[in-house]
Amino acid sequence: PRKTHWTSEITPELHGKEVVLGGWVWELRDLGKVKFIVLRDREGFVQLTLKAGKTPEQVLKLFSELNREDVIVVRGVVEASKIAKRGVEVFPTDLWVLNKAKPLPLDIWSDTPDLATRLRWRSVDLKRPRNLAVFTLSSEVLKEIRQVLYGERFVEVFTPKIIVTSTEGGAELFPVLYFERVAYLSQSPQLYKEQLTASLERVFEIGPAYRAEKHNTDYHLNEFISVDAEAAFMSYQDVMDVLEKITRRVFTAVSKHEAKLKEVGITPIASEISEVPRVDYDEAVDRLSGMGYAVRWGDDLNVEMQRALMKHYGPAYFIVNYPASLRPFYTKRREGDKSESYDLIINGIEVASGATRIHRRDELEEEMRKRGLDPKLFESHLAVFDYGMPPHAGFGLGFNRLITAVLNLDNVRHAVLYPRDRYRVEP
Ligand code: AMO
Repeated sequence: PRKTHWTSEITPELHGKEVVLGGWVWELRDLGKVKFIVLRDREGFVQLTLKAGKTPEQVLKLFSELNREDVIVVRGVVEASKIAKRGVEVFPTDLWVLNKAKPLPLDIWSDTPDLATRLRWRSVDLKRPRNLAVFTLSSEVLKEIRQVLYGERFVEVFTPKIIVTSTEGGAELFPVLYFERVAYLSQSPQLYKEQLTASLERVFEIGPAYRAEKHNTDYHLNEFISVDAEAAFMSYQDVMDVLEKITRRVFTAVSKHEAKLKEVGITPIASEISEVPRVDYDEAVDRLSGMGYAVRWGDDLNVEMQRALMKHYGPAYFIVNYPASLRPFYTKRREGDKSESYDLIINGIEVASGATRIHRRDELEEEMRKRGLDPKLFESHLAVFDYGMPPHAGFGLGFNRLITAVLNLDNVRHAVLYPRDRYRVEP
């Protein structure tokens, strides 16, 4: 029979109703005359109660053969109960064992093994309620992001992940054999999304980005999910407005689930926020110097500094107008060797960066040369600028870092189903 309900839908109000549930055996308790199966599905748990005399014989017989994580479907009657968890239990009338499970290679019930073990057995570890919460919330956050962008009339696009030019700095490309030549995995849709502003005006893409960075930190992945947006006739202030809207929506979505998240051991930075302050880079450097950090004008800010600034600016803030030398060649300059650029910092983590872009070919070529890049290698990109390239601005938002930041996770790998890092390409 088909599942009629998720476990989360089994409430005392269904008292007396017949339901069909499907899921996995989380726990088995045999008290002799009474036996319990705790059934887990994606949404939570339900207690199945078996009683001699009440429960059909064949169901009682099946109980003795069950193992944890066996896949079962159960038909039964809901009963409100004063003692059962969540005030409700189900008395099975039929039980089907659809697949048997061997003893698991790691404890998902009461222990939290080290991260390496958990990632080694990732698909098993994902059954853990805490992980189910992380990834169902991730999906909800994605939906919020898409809704904001659709609301601002962005269209969702897909650009190639096999490319020939670097966009975010030369040393970080993964080569791929592409028939008779070498190509690379895309570090960012940067050039394509800019090109698309000349036709589709406002575009966004949610997809993987690849960085062959060798450092192995809590916040770096070699494959991450990037939310990229780019809009014609917008400045960096305008796209920050869009990012601010996204940030507020995400905070609201997360705070809605605060209680449920806490149940599984996650303490999100749950608070509604009204504003995301825009802090000039110069002000941030002054403030950090004042706090005793060894930072000079022209330095990038590190995680520690970004955390320290939360005291002044709250859990989410922008740093704006970075020195041009810290930003990629396509970034528009402003006076004082600065640029129309920004980072969005949430919970001390850089989750997004963006800028107004250069939209004139000659300026762009000059910036390339300044950085030792050969414009000839970018001809197919540069040519687009000859045929009506509008002024434009955008951002790249690291989706996994966003989840890490808002859920207060201590490692970005917790926010990726199958992380790719310096030492991990499997599973
Ligand atoms: P940037 O290189 O800053 O900018 O990347 C944008 C955002 O992507 C995330 N990110 C990462 N997440 C996990 N692991 C990594 N190794 C990693 N590298 C980056 C971060 C970062 O803020 N083209 C520009 C964006 C733009 O200007 O539109 C870019 O790629 O959250």
